[in-house]
Amino acid sequence: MALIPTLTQYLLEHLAKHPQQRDLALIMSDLSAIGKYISRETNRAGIAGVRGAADAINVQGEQVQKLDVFANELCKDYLRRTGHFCALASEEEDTVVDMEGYGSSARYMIAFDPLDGSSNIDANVSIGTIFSVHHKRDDIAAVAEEQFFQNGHDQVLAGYLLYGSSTVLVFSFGDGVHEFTLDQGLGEFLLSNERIRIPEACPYYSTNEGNTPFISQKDRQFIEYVKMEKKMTTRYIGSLVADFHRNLVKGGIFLYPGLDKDGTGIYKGKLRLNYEAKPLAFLAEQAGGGATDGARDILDIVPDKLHQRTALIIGNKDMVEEYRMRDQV
Ligand code: AHM
Ligand code: MG
Repeated sequence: MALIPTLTQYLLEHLAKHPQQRDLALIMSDLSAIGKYISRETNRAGIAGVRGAADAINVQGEQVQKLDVFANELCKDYLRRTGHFCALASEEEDTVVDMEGYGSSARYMIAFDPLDGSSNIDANVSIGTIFSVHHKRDDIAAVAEEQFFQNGHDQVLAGYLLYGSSTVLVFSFGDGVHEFTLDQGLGEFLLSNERIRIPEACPYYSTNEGNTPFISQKDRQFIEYVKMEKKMTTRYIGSLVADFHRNLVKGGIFLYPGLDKDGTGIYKGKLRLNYEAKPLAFLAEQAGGGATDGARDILDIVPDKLHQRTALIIGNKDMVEEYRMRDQV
């Protein structure tokens, strides 16, 4: 029987080549443990009383924890206790997370979306956890919000866990994108795809077509172009991690352009730079793809707000470039 490397074996091998990345390898291992907990809860959601309203009481008379509340509390508690982070930011929290005295000598900070795909959480549709790790900035207070105002190129680790028909962990230290699949029986992540490259062919586009009334004419034209001229077909799950992963593996482009819902002529992005766009843009670039907000490479944008939102067009490099140059399409 061929032996498939476990994540632990892979990280030990990585560490032998890059001994200075010891803490990052440990961080990756901690994130995989979090993924196992969330995967277990996600799989048992219907019977474990973690679906539905967070203020309900279950049949055991216990407080029902919604899956997203559970994931957020788990990420915060687990990550701050690792001691690897000077600061934590969660998509679910208004401000940076209280470190409760942990991480005073830490060298990294982390932004995470504990459970992305909120509209799908209670419907047994794929959801995910996204993470983005940077070096701590030494020129400002360790827990300052400004720790999170760094450009995407400077990420030292980014990735996601996708809770789908199987649970996969996809990450990059900046040396390619690797995928591990959770073997539920072994309780181990096993290497399932190394150095993933986004296929050159781009047969799919993923966008919420229900937003058509709110997008710009240029965006409407581009979506018509991929349909009518490029003959691409649509796949839209509505969970960013799942849509991104599908395009990473099958070839495609994901589009969440700015929306003008109140008729002001200002088109606003929905997705968050720190928790969603930036980490996925890092993976896209590492896999030979690209990401833009229409004007800039997502990785070049330096946030000036913790929860800054952005338009996001991500996936196949040529199509992302065509989008950026869409005046000429
Ligand atoms: P969330 O952070 O509230 O879960 O919202 C982000 C999600 C993404 O996973 C997904 O790409 C997008 O919102 C879907 O939005 P829509 O329902 O407007 O198509
Ligand atoms: Mg989200």
